[in-house]
Amino acid sequence: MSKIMHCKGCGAKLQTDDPKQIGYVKSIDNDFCQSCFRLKNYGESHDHFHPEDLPVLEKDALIVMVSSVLNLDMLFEYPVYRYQNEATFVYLINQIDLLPRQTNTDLLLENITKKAKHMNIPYLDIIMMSAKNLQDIKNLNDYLSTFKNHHIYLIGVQNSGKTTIFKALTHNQDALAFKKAGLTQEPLYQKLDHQVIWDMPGLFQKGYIHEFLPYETYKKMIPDREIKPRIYQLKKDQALMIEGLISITVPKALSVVLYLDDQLKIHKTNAMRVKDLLNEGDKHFDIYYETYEQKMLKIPEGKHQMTFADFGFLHVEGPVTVEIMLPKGLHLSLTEALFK
Ligand SMILES: Nc1nc2c(ncn2[C@@H]2O[C@H](COP(=O)(O)OP(=O)(O)OP(=O)(O)O)[C@@H](O)[C@H]2O)c(=O)[nH]1
Ligand SMILES: [Mg+2]
Repeated sequence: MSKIMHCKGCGAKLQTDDPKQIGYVKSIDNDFCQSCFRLKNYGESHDHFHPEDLPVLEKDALIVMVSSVLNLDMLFEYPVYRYQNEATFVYLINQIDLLPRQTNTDLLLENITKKAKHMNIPYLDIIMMSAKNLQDIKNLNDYLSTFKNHHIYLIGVQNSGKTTIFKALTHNQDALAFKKAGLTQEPLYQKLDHQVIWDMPGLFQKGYIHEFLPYETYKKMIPDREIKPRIYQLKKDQALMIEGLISITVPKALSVVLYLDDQLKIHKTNAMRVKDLLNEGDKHFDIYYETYEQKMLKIPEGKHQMTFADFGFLHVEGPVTVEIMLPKGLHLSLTEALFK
């Protein structure tokens, strides 16, 4: 029987039978599947893969739950409690470099710790770091090597930076890390001193932006450098529009702070105009969608945070009820502001 070969970029089993299925290659001698080859060499991707199941793990594992600062609202939401009796958990909040420099990260950590306690989440540590920072990677390497656990798993939603961390820890040059959601297809693993480190396929989160827009568009929306907060003063019955994707209409004068990639265009308009503008999305905006839904969002007293799928957030002071239009099914959450 011939040996099963895996793509060095995403881990998929290579196959020559079906170009529509994952792992397709013209010749089985290729190192990268056709999809990874295109992504690596031309920066393009037309397909999405969504591994939805939690993987089977070796016993006595150290699970490093990797989350981006962009999806902290979902930090403790994944049903990983299935592993609770067999594994040790460390939560790793990655991409901290995306937050504005003035962010009080101590307060952020304090709020997350409070949430973990409130939700009864079992964990050993919560680490905040950037996979782009060499010192942070070195510290992580030193930290992980102190564990006796033989298997270390990087688990988390798509685009949280697992492969970037894996590559940095193991000096693997081949595995691919791009903003393409669901890039890693099958576990990649490498020995690291006395341990084996596993880069796992990302967990699927419904309603994230890759479900709605093509890679060429959503890769521009997901920030990759420090986000500069943008403050907007809205008058009664004014709406703030994020491209042709989301609108927020306020019933009274209100100040909001947006944390989004600076390429995303923001504009204010009269509440009456919103529906027309969205319906004629292609005429007015670079980024738009076809079907929208309307939501009334009741924001309680105090500073709150709306998280827009996996591409940014908004801070606003309650109490106030705002009207939102957004692509039907797009993930939007409301939590207390995690940082000021
Ligand atoms: N600014 C910044 N970008 C990061 C960081 N970590 C990862 N990225 C970027 O985030 C994108 C996604 O990174 P990946 O490592 O491919 O994410 P993943 O979790 O492996 O994603 P899947 O394989 O889809 O599950 C890439 O464009 C990375 O360059 C970080 O700490 N800071
Ligand atoms: Mg990956």
